[in-house]
Amino acid sequence: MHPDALPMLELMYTIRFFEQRAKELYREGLVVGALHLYLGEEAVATGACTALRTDDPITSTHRGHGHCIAKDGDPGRMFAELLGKETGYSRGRGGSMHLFAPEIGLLGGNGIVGAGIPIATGAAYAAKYRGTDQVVVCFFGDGAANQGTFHEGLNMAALWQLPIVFVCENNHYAASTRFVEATCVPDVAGRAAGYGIPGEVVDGNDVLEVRAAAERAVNRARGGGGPSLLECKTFRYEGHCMVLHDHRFRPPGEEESWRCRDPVDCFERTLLAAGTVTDDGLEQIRQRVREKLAVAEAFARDSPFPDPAAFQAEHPRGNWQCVR
Ligand SMILES: Cc1ncc(C[n+]2csc(CCOP(=O)(O)OP(=O)(O)O)c2C)c(N)n1
Ligand SMILES: [Mg+2]
Repeated sequence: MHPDALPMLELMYTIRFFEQRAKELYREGLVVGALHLYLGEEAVATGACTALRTDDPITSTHRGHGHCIAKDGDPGRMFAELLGKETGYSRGRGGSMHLFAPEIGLLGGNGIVGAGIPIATGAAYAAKYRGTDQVVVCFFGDGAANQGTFHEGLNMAALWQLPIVFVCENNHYAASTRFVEATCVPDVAGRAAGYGIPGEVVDGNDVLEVRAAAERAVNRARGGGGPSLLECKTFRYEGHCMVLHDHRFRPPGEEESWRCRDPVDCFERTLLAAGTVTDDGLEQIRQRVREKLAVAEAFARDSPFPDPAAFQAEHPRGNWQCVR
């Protein structure tokens, strides 16, 4: 079994339980702004980010909580950002889509679809130019794979042989639009051939498969072998965001068939079958994660909101008022 198997499972529980709490906090009316949940996609962030060093940069998306947690982000500062608190990762100014933590290599979430791709490409160029041996991971969705930034970014990264791994999280929907209705090829990974780089389809619900593919791509990039494209096929259980419940657009049985291959359940079964952990051991890890998240949530709830006067000083042309 992979030596990081149990830490990876703990990260997946942390993402899952964080998202479940975030959903409840939203329903309580405590989350400021939009909320896009990563439930069902936990194996992608976990497998990819655990193949990285802390100083390896990543770019995230509008659905970025899992990326931040898998990069060892602090759930307290994450909850605080969601709640619009001064102690949040963007001091309460950004909300869920704008977690920014350069100290762990997180170059930011982004509300603009595909906008992380040029940022990641630039970060990879910076690493090469400065002669560091950092590798960048760029997360984006299947919807972003049809943006111009995708094609420009891959072409430039390939041309300059930049140290970057493009990770497409293909959850088969861009908001309510199905992947097959918006894309003329069956696999995003196949587009890598157009830029002369390796492309691989990965089972995005199998954390060990994601981790192995990410390790190969990261090692290649760190060794000077240039960029690659991984397409992780996965599924999101929730609606696109908390105000767009697009389940009615899904074919009957689709969600159920993905739930049968739930990434957390599957990994638990694999670890139990291999004798890596017992049922009691699993419950202990879950309990530890629940306790850690309870402390994190309490920290966020107890934290102050930003002072509107500070907003005014930062942006004198605005007219900032406290809405609470
Ligand atoms: C440039 C741009 N176009 C459209 C939108 C509206 N929008 C926000 S998320 C989204 C869907 C993105 O789908 P995908 O890239 O597959 O990511 P997922 O939500 O599935 O994780 C759209 C169309 C946007 N934010 N930015
Ligand atoms: Mg998508």
